[in-house]
Amino acid sequence: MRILIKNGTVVRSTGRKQADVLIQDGKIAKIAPDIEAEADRVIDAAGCFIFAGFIDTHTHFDLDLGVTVTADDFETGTKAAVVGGTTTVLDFATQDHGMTMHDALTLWHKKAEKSSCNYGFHMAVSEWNDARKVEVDDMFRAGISSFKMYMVYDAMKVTDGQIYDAQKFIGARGGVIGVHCENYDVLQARIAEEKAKGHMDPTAHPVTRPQAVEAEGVARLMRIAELSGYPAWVVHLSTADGLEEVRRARKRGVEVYAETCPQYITLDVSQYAEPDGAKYVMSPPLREARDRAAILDGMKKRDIDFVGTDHCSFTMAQKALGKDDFSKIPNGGAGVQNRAELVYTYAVKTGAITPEQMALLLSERAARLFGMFPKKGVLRVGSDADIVIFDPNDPHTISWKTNLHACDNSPYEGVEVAGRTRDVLLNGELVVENGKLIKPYCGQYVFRKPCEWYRK
Ligand code: DUC
Ligand code: ZN
Ligand code: ZN
Repeated sequence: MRILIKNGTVVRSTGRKQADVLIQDGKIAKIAPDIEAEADRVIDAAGCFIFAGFIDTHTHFDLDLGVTVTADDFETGTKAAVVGGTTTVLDFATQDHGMTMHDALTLWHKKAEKSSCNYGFHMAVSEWNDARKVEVDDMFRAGISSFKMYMVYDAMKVTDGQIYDAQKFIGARGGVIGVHCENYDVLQARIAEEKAKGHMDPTAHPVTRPQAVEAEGVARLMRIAELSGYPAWVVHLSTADGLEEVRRARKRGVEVYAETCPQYITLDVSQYAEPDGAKYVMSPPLREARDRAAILDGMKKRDIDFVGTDHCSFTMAQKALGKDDFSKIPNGGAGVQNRAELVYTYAVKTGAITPEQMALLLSERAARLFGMFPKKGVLRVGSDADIVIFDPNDPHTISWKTNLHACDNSPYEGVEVAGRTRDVLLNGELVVENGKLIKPYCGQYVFRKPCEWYRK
């Protein structure tokens, strides 16, 4: 099978050029101007950018919180992902208390069987002890080189000492741990304070988790990494103050990889006061203008490494579990379909970053850190033909009604964006054409190598 993409602008982190792309047997065979070749199919990409397929570093599909399970499973979540230009998701396989990492991995492979984009797993660990440590080498052998730990959530929380020990153990093997950075004790105290005042609606959520709650967690992680001597990955960074801690730590020589999410450059804390404010309840919460400006500045200056969505969707009926108590609202929102168009609109169109930087933030750096480069994350001869044809001039309004995710709300409802993913090639096959998923269930497991420490 040969596909020829003609007349588009090839965007790579190193530059942009008018060129055609020839795809053969699932791989990129040639990139050059005016390719003359026989092909089974020719796609005209005039007026469009051609990117390496986007990688979402942070999704939660089919995640069981105990009280409820996310609205999206892999079937619906990856359909939404691929239509939005995401050709690989890295989802959090979660080792709950009483499970082994092997159990979690087997379960996640089963959950992911009906995937419409490629997928890999980070292993989220709720326990760190000798029994879990002996499983780590098997995880690497199974293609997993990234892990996650939480400073918060009763079901997942680990101690600082465990983070320190895990960083050394996993770092020595070439792996990285993403850490959800917030101060658990302070936020519990603030939840109690708000409840004592009778403040029970969603506007209380950001009050309990202000910027300093994140910045303290980030600062602590930075010091833990300094002490362990191994790299750290800060997940879903949302604040100016947290970013400052990352920059300060880098000046001290700490190797830090920073991820942010589209909600932290687009949405505002005032939105919790809307009638459906529960749909914005996610952690970290939505922030203020100064935080959005700082995160955009971090993207521009390359201090932010990549953008994941933290897609963790719940229906309004599920969100109503907390209708009388904000602290019982399941945390998370839907975003997996909209990441590229939001980053394009809010970061590229505004002039904060270039299309080349968009390629870095949505694809290349994630592929490098998470051991997929150069198979993924780059338009290069020999790389997998995971390709996005993105139309920068296709204004439209985001709505859950037109998104493919399975829940009846979107934090981005009504947001106007300037462009959209038009076509997607997955492993060399056209799976999305003119914004429509024409070939579902073609996702393959992505076996990952150890991390590439590109900030060293
Ligand atoms: N935050 C969320 O909002 N949802 C899932 C997990 C997380 O850390
Ligand atoms: Zn988190
Ligand atoms: Zn998350």
